[in-house]
Amino acid sequence: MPTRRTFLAAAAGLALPRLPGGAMLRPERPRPSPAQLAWQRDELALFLHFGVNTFTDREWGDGTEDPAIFAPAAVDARAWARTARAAGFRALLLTAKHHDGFCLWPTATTRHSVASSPWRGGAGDLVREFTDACRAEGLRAGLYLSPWDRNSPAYGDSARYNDLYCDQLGELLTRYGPIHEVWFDGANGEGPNGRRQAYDWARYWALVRRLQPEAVIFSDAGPDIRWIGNERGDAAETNWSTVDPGAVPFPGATGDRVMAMLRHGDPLGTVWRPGETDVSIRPGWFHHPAEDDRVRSAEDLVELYLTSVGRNSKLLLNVPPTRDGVLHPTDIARLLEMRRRLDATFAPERRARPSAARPATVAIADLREDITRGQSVARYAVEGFDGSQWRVLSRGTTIGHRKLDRFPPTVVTEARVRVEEGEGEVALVVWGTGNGERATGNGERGAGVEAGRGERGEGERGEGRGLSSEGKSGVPQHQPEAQEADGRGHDPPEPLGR
Ligand code: FUL
Repeated sequence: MPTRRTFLAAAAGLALPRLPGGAMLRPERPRPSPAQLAWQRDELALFLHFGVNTFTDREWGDGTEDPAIFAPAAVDARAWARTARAAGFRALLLTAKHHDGFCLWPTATTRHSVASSPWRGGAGDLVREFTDACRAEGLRAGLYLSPWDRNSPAYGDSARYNDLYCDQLGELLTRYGPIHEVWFDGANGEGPNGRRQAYDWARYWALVRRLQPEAVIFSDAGPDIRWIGNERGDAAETNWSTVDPGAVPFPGATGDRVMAMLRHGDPLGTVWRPGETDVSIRPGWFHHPAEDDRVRSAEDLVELYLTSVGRNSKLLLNVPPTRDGVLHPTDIARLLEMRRRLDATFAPERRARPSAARPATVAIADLREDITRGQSVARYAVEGFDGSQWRVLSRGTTIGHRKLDRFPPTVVTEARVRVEEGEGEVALVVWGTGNGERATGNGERGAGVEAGRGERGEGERGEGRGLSSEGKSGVPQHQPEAQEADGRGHDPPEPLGR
């Protein structure tokens, strides 16, 4: 229903924000649901890839793994959650089943699970330990249930497998209390009998809605949260939380239009579907001892924060447990250092409140739209007054939940944001070294974000991704068969560029 305000604006032909090319934003803009809002405000979630691959040192298991290999000596889900909380993460997401089909909970649907492993004498339930740990630490729990299953004999026998998959979803969504996010991967390779499966997405999603109405559903095609289009940790500068749902018809769909919609969203989109940025702290998604010295630096993690949370996305950072079932000390140290740097950068005393009497050095603009009313800003400029004139500090397109812009440290007596296209209030906070101090930019004060570095070029930062490159496509991007050359079944790691 048009509100009186939008009706008047439309009637008068005024005030509707114009977009490049003359298009106008819809007067009735989509808005986030309470669950989508909570999801976005969490900003940081920890992804945990753990399973038989941890023991075979592979990225994709082929489904023939013997459950007996799953024997973590010291699984401590509470410690995962404690680390996450200490590092400022508000949610965790566990691979309850990856493409190899091994289930981390004692499911009635297959014997290929922890129940057939020596772990906890076959009486363990890692999904239970995980969800209990999240709750005990006050964090939200999410689950990844891979639809591609290289173990299940039913896979490819479409109706039978869809029933089995729904039974698995049913177990996960009824036994463990509230689940905040259900993560659907679009991978659709061959099953053990060489057949492909026709997934029944509408049925899966309807089941989630029925069993966990408060959960958000992630996939390329949402319906609540969309993939951001790469696994490099790099959300696009122009990132609308609204999409045209027709452009991404199913998870795993490919093509330029699909990628553009995942990357940028659509200002005229009819559906609210913000993007999630999934990326690993290591080259692979699973833990590989050979990658223990290839963990992203704290500086790089801060950079990821800026290119995801700071671009209207949410960061889902993968930190895989080791064979013992604990997080690696290097990964923990990097996470905690990332937190220290972020806290130092955004510490209350670094918040600049410039005035004519007390000029301040500013280096970061922190912009927010009130997304409870939708997203509208399509172009803006942040400006600082230097005592005699206004100068542009940064410029950008979309803002959404949060946009973080770095610029060379600049002394100003006033700062403002000018919305050039779009409407609505934008909240601006500027960060620097506080009133009357000069930015050092050398981390001396513990700042994590060096001012004035500007944008790094593509590829300069290591890409640190696991398997898929462009496209979480329906057909796996990198068939494991092609990856066996290094004997581990995953791509040779790419340089992290540190
Ligand atoms: C991809 C999977 O193929 C990877 O193994 C990993 O789980 C990643 C998050 O999603 O599609």
